[in-house]
Amino acid sequence: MSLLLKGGTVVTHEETYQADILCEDGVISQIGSNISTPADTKVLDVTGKLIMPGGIDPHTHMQLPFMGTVAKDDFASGTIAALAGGTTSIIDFVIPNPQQPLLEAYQQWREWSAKSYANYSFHVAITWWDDSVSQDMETLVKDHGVNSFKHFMAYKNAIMATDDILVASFSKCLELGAVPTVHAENGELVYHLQHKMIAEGITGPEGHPLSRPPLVEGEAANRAINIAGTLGAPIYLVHVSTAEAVDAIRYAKDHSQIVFGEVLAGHLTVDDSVYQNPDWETAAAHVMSPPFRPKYHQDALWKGLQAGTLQTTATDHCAFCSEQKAMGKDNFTQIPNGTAGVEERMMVLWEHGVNSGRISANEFVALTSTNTAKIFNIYPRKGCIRVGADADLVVWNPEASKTLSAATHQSNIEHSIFEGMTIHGLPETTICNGKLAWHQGELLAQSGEGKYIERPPYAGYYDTLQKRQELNTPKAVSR
Ligand code: DUC
Ligand code: ZN
Ligand code: ZN
Repeated sequence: MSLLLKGGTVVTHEETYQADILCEDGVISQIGSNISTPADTKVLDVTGKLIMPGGIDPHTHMQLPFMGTVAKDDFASGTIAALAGGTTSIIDFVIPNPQQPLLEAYQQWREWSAKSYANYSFHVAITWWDDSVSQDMETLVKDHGVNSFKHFMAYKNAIMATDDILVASFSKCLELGAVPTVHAENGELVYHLQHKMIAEGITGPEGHPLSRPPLVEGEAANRAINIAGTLGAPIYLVHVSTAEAVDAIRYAKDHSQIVFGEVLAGHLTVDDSVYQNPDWETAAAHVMSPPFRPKYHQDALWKGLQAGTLQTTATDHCAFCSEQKAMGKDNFTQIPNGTAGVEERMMVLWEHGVNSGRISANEFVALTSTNTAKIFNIYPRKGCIRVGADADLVVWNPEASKTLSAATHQSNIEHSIFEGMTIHGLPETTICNGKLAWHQGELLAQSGEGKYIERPPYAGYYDTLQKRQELNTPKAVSR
C-alpha cells in the first residue's frame, strides 16, 4: 500500500516548503502538489503539521550485556520507544568480549536485533587486538556494511582500549575508509578515583561524578584527537559532555583535522545536581558515563552545536531498571551505567533547542538525522526528504504538548531522566520504510519490520583527508 501525506510543511536541513509526499515501496516517489493518488493509497491529512526526516539516533545500547546484567530495553521495546519519539533508525553497538572474535559478536547482535520495529545498524567495538581483529574489521567493512568502529577509553579490566589498540585500530580504519569513534574518558584515572572515593567512604551515587570529573574526559578527548591527527585519520567523539572536550574538538578543527562530535539530549539538559538527590534510587537512576555535569558545561555544548563544533545528537540509550541499579547499593562503582532517552531525544531537542531559540527547525533536522546520515555515509538515502530517499519520516505537530514521564514512556524502566519536562511540539506520526509505524499514540509496526542498514565505507571526506595529509607530509630528501 502507498501512503500520501497531504497538506503538510516539509522541513529539511536546508529548506522549508509546502508539499505533499507520496511514499511507494518504501521510498519517497513524489514530492509536490496535486499528486494523483494511485489505487490502494492511504491518504493522511497533515495540514498544519511539519514533515521531517525520521530521526537517526547514532548511539544506543539495546539488550547490552554490561556490568553483570543486561540492559532492559531489547531491540523490540527499544525500537518501539524510538518510533514513539519520531526516530526511525538507530545505530547500536556490537561489543565483543575481549578475545571474542568480532564476527561472532556481530552475528550475535544481528540475531538479537532481528525483532526490531525500526531500522538499525551497528558500530563494532574494538576491545582487544591481534591480527584476527584487523582481519575481521576488514570483513565487517567489505561484507557486512559496517563503516565505524568504537573504542572505549574507559572501563579498565573490561573493554578498555589502550593507546596501542587505538593506534592499531585507527590506522586500520583509515586504510578501510571507516570512521573510528571513541568514548573519551581516561580509564586509568577513573579506576584510581573510584578506589579513592570508596576508600574515603563515599559509596553512594554522589561518588560517580567525583570519580569521573571533566578533566578525565578532556584528557582522553585530546589524546584520541591527537592520535587520530598524527595518523591522519578522522575521529568521532561520542557523548561529548564537557567544555574541555568541545575546546579540544574546536582546536583540532581549527587546525584542519577532521573531527566529529556527538552530544546527548541528557547532557544538554540535565546537570550533576541529580547525584545529590537524597533518594538513593533517583540518584542511581542517573548514573551513566560520562556523568551529568555542572550546569556551565551545557552552555558549551549548546554553543558547540550552534557553531558546528558538534554535529550530532544521540542518547546512549542503555536502560537499567531500579532492581538492576540496586546492584550498586553499597558501592556506586557497581551501579550499572546507563540511562534511557531514545524516545525523548527529538522532543527534548525541539523544546530546548527550537522553542528556546537556540537552533532553527532546519538545524534541528540536521542535528537529529541529516548530519549523522552524512558522517556515517547513508546520506541521501537517510536523513533526507527527496525523491528516491527511504520513506522514513516524522510528522510533527507543533501545537501539541505533553509532560514527559516514566509513567507514559515506552521504555521498560520505571524512571526517566526527563521526568516532568513539558514539551511543546510533538511527534504525532512516524513513518518507517514507507509504512505508518506509530500514529497518534498507537504502535502499527510489527516486530521484524525494521531493516538492517548497511553503511558503505568511504565518506567523501576521505579524499580530502588524503589530500590534506599529502599537503602536510614532508617529502623524503634525495641525497
Ligand atoms: N556509558 C553508559 O552509561 N552506558 C553504557 C556504556 C557507556 O559508555
Ligand atoms: Zn560511552
Ligand atoms: Zn554508549
